Amino acid sequence: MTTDNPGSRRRPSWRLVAPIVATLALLTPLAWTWWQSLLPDHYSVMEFGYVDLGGGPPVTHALSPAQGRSVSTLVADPERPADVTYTLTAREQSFHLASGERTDGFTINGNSPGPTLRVRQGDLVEVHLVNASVPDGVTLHWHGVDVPNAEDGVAGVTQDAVPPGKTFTYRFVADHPGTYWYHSHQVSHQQVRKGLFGVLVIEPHRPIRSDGDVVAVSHVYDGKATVNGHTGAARVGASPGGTVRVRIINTDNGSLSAWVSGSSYRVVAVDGYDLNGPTPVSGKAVLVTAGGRVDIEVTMPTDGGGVRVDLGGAAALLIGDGSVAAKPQPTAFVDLLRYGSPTSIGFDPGDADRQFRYSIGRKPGFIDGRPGYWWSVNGHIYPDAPMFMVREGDIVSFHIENHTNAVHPMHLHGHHAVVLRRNGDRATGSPWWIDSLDVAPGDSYDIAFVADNPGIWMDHCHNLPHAAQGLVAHLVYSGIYEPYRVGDRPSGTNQPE
Ligand SMILES: [Cu+2]
Repeated sequence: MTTDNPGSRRRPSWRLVAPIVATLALLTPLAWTWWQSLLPDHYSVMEFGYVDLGGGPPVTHALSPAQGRSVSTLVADPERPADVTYTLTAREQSFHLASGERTDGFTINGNSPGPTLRVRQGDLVEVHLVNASVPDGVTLHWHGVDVPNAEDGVAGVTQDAVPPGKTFTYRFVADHPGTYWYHSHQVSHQQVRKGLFGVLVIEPHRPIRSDGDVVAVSHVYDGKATVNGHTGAARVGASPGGTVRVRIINTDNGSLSAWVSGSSYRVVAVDGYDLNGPTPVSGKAVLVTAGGRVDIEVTMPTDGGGVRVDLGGAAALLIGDGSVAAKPQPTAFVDLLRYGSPTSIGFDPGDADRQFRYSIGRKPGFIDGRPGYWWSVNGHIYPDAPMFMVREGDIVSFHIENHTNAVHPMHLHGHHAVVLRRNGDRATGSPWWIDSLDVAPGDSYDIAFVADNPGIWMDHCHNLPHAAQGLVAHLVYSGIYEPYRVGDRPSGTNQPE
């Protein structure tokens, strides 16, 4: 450093400052992004993210009780008495699978799966949930049943998690017959995996023309693949020549392949909705989305032979007393985009009031200060997710794209949507109604529905660890207010995923 030239005094100091400025220029936005990602102790899902109107007219984004109707008021008729009542008690415990193996996790009424609830279409169902001993708290979500919003069982969105020693009562009308399931929506990526779920069957007014009706609920406990809680093969009875409806329920985080040996089969329902004109299938498997349900119908051989329904290869349901040779997994799948025959869907999706995009990607960033390569929705990382805003009565379409290398079983609460297109190809078969849809890497789907169930509804990935990593958005009705908070509450912590 010289003393006779003031300029030269500045130069060396600038040489020091420049890298600091450059570092700050790099770090400040990073620090800002980090700071911005920090979540408060508790927050409303309505206060994060951004409003997406889907190209439709403005709506009321209700942020205070004065601006809208509370989620908690969206209930079944409180004056109507229940037609059927259950008490479901959740426990954390060590328990035995139906096939005898010991495992640690969660039970409902002492078992996992919990009891299969069979109700009649039109019944007002009342369920008393008791949390005997689940430390994080529990809820029950009625997966696929389009219940009133306050009965949807999402901790921090439609209710507070039920702490140990407390109860919560769910009431809803079982108005659409089909195969459904219930599971906790509190810390669900742990509670569901470890057993906090069961099956709900809504039987139609008019009995189904079949000789047998069985449930095949597939779940992996601690690495052990099971059907109805049995590892390996479980047997159910059936008479020769009879038809049997098999309700396959995938409660895991990944897709399930199901196939049949000893008979052809028909795919008679998906996600609780009957298919129109289902034709016999042989030599093909059917894919059951994580969270999704597929009902198949098999016809028992008249010669006394049995029928085998393989679920993923490690567990199987054996139907009837006869023997049957197990076929290897077929390489071809039933394509539900082209299966069965078309019929009216009851509305015109070409006339959509709102057209949303749900583009799934990945990007580096922070969630609550944690750096990572996170899931993104339309380029945004949770909780900066879109709020898909609708008004009651809107016809709504979604264009879903998967730009990641993982399958995402996308699950919209409170509604059934019809699949219109996959990768631009129009659906030509039976109307394919879904509440859970596998979106494979690189695929896109167009789906549509009528917004007929006011509330604040999760629209998330049912690979539950993905949801816990932020693959979550909400469908929000105009003028609905959210009184619940995700995060710490006086009664405990609400953590829906
Ligand atoms: Cu996912």
